[in-house]
Amino acid sequence: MSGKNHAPFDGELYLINHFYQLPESDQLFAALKTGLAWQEETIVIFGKQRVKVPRLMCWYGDAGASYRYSGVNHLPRPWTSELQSVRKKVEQQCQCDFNSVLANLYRDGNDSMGWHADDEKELGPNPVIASLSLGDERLFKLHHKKCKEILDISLGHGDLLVMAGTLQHHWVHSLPKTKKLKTPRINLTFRKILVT
Ligand SMILES: O=C(O)CCC(=O)C(=O)O
Ligand SMILES: [Mn+2]
Repeated sequence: MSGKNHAPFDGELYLINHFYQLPESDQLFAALKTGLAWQEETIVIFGKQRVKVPRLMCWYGDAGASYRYSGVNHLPRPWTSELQSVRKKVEQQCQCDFNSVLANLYRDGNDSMGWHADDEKELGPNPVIASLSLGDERLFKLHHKKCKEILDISLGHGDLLVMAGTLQHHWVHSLPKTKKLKTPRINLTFRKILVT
């Protein structure tokens, strides 16, 4: 990847504002919002309590790229034509290939994602994760695991964020809730699952 690395140390973080221009971003957002198989997931906490994940999700990819999230193994749905065309453009930008995409729909400012690293072993040691944002602008936070440094990145309609290098070893990230009145946001995170 070329461009400015927004991570001060311990990994790589690139932001391409307006990776998709406005009319295309609008069209893509509408197509994905109605066209993807959004599902409400639940997770079990403390071994027994079931709670709803505060966003809708779905998983698409090549057959065989199965992925574990919300504590459950998910088989990918086959690529839709929109997702295939986004994948191609993102692959050209990143100069690498992806075999799957996790889609997140944040319905409003109450939907969120908690602190985590994308460090599952099926992603390999230093994964490239390319994350496209569409819809309402939201704050994306990174937090260094040791030195407690915090980075705030605003992700707007059509922006592409790429996490690479050793970033997932040293930093966690989240998409916090916000009290501001918010309209929906869709996020697509392209990943390469190492199929064994
Ligand atoms: O919605 C976002 O920007 C973050 C998504 C994310 O971190 C993930 O899907 O692992
Ligand atoms: Mn993540």
